[in-house]
Amino acid sequence: MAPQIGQLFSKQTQSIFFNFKQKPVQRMLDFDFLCGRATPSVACIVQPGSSGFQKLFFGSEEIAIPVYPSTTEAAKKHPTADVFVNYASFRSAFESTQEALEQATIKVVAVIAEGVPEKDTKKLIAFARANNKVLIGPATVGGVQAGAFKIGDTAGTLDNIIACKLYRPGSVGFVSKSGGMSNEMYNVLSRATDGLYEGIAIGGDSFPGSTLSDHCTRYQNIPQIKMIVVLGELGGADEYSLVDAMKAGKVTKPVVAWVSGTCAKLFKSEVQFGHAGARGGGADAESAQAKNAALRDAGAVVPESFEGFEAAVKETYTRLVDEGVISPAPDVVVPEIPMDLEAATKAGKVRAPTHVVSTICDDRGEEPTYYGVTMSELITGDYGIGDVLALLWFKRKLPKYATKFIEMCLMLCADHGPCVSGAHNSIVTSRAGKDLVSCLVSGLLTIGPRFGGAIDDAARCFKEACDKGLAPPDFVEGLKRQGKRVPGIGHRIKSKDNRDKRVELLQNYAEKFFPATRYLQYAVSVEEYTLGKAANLVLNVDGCIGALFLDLLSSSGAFSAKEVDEVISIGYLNGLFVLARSIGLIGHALDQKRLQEPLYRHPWEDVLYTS
Ligand code: Q5B
Repeated sequence: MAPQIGQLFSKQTQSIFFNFKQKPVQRMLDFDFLCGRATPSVACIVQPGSSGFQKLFFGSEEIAIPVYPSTTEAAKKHPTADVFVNYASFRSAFESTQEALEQATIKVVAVIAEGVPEKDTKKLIAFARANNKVLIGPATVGGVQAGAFKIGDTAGTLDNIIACKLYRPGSVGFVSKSGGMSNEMYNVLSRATDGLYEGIAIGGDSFPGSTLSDHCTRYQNIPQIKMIVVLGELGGADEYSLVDAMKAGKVTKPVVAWVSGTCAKLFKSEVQFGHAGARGGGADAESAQAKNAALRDAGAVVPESFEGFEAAVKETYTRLVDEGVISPAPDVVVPEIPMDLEAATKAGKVRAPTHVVSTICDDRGEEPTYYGVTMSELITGDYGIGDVLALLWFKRKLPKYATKFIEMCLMLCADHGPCVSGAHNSIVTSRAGKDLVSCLVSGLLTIGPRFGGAIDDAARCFKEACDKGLAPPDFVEGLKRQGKRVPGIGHRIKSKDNRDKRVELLQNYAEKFFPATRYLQYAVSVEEYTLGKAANLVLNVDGCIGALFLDLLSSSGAFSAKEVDEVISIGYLNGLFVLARSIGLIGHALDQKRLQEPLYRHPWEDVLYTS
C-alpha cells in the first residue's frame, strides 16, 4: 500500500458486496441509516450465477439492491463503488479478490475469509501493491469509519455500535490484528476518548494484505485523526515496521500501543493463539515483550499490561484535549432503527395477526405430525392410507372397517380404462408432449357431475330424501319435475344385466361390516324404481359411494349429526374419486410416454361436419 494514501472511506463511499449474506449487508445498511447517510453503502451485490435484485431495509424503507453475476459487470454498472467487500469462502476468495483488484474503479478490497492459502495471499498482496490498491484481510472482520462507512459485521450489533458511538466521528485512529478485539477496543475508546474516527482490523494471518504500519502512516495523513491506538499481537515482525516509521518521523501523532501475548513466555513450548500469525516460541524479537519494548523505545505510550491500556489511552487523550489538540466531538441524536419483525416478535415486543390458520398437521417439531400422529407412529403402528386420509380430511382416527372401506374406494376407483373422459384427456395431453402434472390436471378437470364427481350430490340428495322419508318414486319424480336427474344413477355401459362389479363389492363389504346401511337401502330402492324406466339407470359407483359414506358417517359413532351435515355440505366425498383416479391418470400419462405415442389427432371420419 502506498503510504501517502489517507482517507479510504467517506459518507458517500459505496461498495460492491460479493457473495450475498443477508445479515452483514443489512448491518451495513442499518449503520448507514444510523449515520444519516443519504445513499446505501452497498451499491450492488455480486452473486455468481444470479442476477436481479435483493430486497433489504434502509431504515424503515424497503429497497431493491441490484445483483450481478460477475464483479466485472457490477463494477461496470457501478463505477463509483470503490470498495469491494468479499464474503467468499476461503476456497473462492483468491479468484474473486483477484477479479476485484483488476477493476480500475475498485480501490479497497476487504477479504473476510479465514484460511486463504498464504501463497495466494502473497500474490494478491503483490498485485494490490503494484496497482496502488488497499487490501484489508484476509481473516478480517473489516473496518469502519465512524459516521461514514462500515464493512460487513464490523463492530457487531446495532446496540454495540450505538454504545460505542460509532455513528459519528471521534478523534482516534485505531488498528488491530484481531477483529474480535477491535470490537472490544471500540468500547474502550468510547469510554476513554471522544471515540473512533477510523478503525481497521488487518486480520490474523501471517501475511495480512495491509499492515499495522500501513494504516498508521495513513492515519498520519488524515487531519481528523489526532491520536493513534494500536493493538498488536505476538508473532511476526509487523510492529517493527511501525517502530521504524515512528523513528523515521513518518508517524508523529501520539501512539498508544499494546502487543498482546505476553503470557506466551509462561509456556515451555511454542504456543499458537487464535490467529494463524499469532505464534509464540519463535524468535525472541517476535515476542510481545520485545515488541512492546521496541514500541515504547520509539515513543509510543505502552502500558505495563493490557489492564493499563484503557488508562494509557485516556491519559493521552486528556493531555491532547488539555493542550487544545483535540476539541471533543459533540454527540448527536441517532435515529431509531425499526426492529425486524422476526426479532421483535421473538422478544415479545409486537404482536401480529397470522394470515393462515391450519388445524390438520404440524411440521415444526422434531417430526411432522398428521393431526397429532407422528410419522413414526404412522409407520410403526398399523396405519394405512385410509388412516392418513381420516386424519388429514376428517381430523380423527376412524375404526378399521371404515379406513378399509376408504381404501377400497381408492383401489376400485383408481382406473376404469382408457376410454373414460379423464383418462382420454390425460392420454391426449401426454401425446401432445406435455409434462406429467399437466397430463394429470387435464384428466382431473373432467371430473364433475357426469364423470366421477357426483358423489357429493348423490349423498346430499339421498340424505335429504331418506331423512324426509320420501318414497323413491316421489323423490325421482320430484327431481324430474325440477328438470333434474338423480345424481349417482345411470351409467353409459353398465346396466341391470351388466352390473358394475365395484358397486357390488362395496355393497357386500358394507352390508357385512357397517353398523347400519340405511342410506344404501334407500339408494337401492331408488335404483329399483329407475330400473323400471330403463335398464341402464343403475346405481352407479358415485351413487353407491355417496350412499355408503352417509352410512359410515352416521352409524360409526365417530361423527355428530352436525358434523355429518358439515361433511355433506362442504363436499368432501368427490375428493375420494379425485384422489383415486389420479393414480390411473398418472398411469395413462406415463404409459403413453413409455410407448412414445405420437401427437393425437382425432380422425375426420369420426366428426360430423355440418352447418
Ligand atoms: N332418467 C344414464 O339416458 C343415461 C336419470 C333418470 C333418474 C337419472 C344418460 C347418461 C351418464 C351417466 C354416467 C357415470 C344413459 C357415473 C362415473 C365413473 C365411471 C365412468 C365410466 C368411471 C340415461 C329416460 C328416463 C327419463 C329420465 C330418466 C334418466 N337419467 N332418472 N335419474 N340419473 N348419463 N355416469 O337412457 O320418466 O321416461 O321421462 O349417459 O355414465 O362417472 O366408466 O365411464 O369409473 O370412470 O337416454 O364409472 O343420462 O335416458 O334421457 O331418455 O331418460 O330415465 O328422466 O324418465 P337415456 P333418457 P321418463 S360413474
